[in-house]
Amino acid sequence: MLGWFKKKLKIGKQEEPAVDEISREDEAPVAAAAAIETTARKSPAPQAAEVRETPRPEPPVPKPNSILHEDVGVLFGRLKERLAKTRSSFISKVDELFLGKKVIDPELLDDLEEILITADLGVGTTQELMDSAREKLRRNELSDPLALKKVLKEKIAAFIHSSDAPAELVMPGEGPFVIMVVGVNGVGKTTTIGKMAHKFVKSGQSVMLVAGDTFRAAAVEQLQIWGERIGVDVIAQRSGADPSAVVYDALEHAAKKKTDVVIVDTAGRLHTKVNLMEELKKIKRVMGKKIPGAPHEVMLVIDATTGQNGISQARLFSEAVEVTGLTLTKLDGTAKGGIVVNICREFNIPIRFIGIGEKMSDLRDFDADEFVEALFAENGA
Ligand SMILES: Nc1nc2c(ncn2[C@@H]2O[C@H](COP(=O)(O)OP(=O)(O)OP(=O)(O)O)[C@@H](O)[C@H]2O)c(=O)[nH]1
Ligand SMILES: [Mg+2]
Repeated sequence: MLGWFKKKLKIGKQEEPAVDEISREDEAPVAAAAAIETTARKSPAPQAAEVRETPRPEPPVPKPNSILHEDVGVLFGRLKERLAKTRSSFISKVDELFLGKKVIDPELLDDLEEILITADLGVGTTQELMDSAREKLRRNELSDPLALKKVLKEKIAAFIHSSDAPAELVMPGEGPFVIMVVGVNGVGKTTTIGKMAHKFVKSGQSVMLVAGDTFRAAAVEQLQIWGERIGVDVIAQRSGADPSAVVYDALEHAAKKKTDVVIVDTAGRLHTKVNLMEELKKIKRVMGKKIPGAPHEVMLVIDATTGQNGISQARLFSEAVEVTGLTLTKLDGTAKGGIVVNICREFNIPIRFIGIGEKMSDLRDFDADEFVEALFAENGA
């Protein structure tokens, strides 16, 4: 995916932090949610609209091709390392199954099918992979298990590439580029917003964060902490305020300030709760009233550890607010990264980012080829 983040907003591989920078950032993980909860209860909720204008550090001038080849290798190694759990429940098991086998028999195919299901590739995706393998076998196109593994990799790559063709998204002629971030509770929306904002700032964009999660005071504070760390403005009102009103005021402010990118946080909600989904529709409508065409991106954040439930989240959020991009978080903590393959196959929604850790630098542009390579990498290779 050479998506719009890279082309239009100058976010891309060249802005990945250099290796020594990554390690420094990693020293300071973002405050844990629990700690935020505690401070939030002690401090009274702000009463009026609050704009935290944080002194902004000079954004670095992006240097195209500034990454040395070794750095790219290190970054890939990091992705590979973070996908280790998925790999060990998936490709390593396939390798174990195939070890020492010379022929592909029905028993081997049944075992392979079980591995695919367990790695959360989903019934439909597994079925399609197995049908294709059996068809090739019938046509004598598969000589041995190694050839079968190659087919598996090609087919999975094809599924993932199928979501690599996003509709062309264009930066507005004037006014900010508005991203609305949605998803169920605790999937990593606020964390992803912080990481994303960091990317934009590093590429020289001015960014404003909007605390559209007015449900919990702690949610506002969490966003403010991110704002302070990155050096971007955070617009917030008292907790309990109407999120649509907060967002409306914030967009007005952003338009006046000529902010490049506005990222709106929303409260986590169960995709099956009709009234909460209606509230989300309203927030979206209000954005369009203030800035025609906004939001330019509705980003759904899905926690990869939730497995197949992510599919119904993508379906119901899309029905409600027309999701235009996905971020899959917590791929570092799950053995069920196969969900990525299933989501790509089921939906024509591009995956913009993957979250592979809690640190600021743990958000990667999603690259289908790189992901497949990391997934199929030999252990230790
Ligand atoms: N390991 C890991 N943890 C993550 C990742 N992304 C987010 N988290 C953690 O997930 C937890 C929840 O993250 P939040 O950003 O608060 O989630 P949220 O969706 O905003 O939650 P609500 O606002 O309550 O709906 C935090 O502890 C994050 O540090 C990731 O990619 N990997
Ligand atoms: Mg949140």
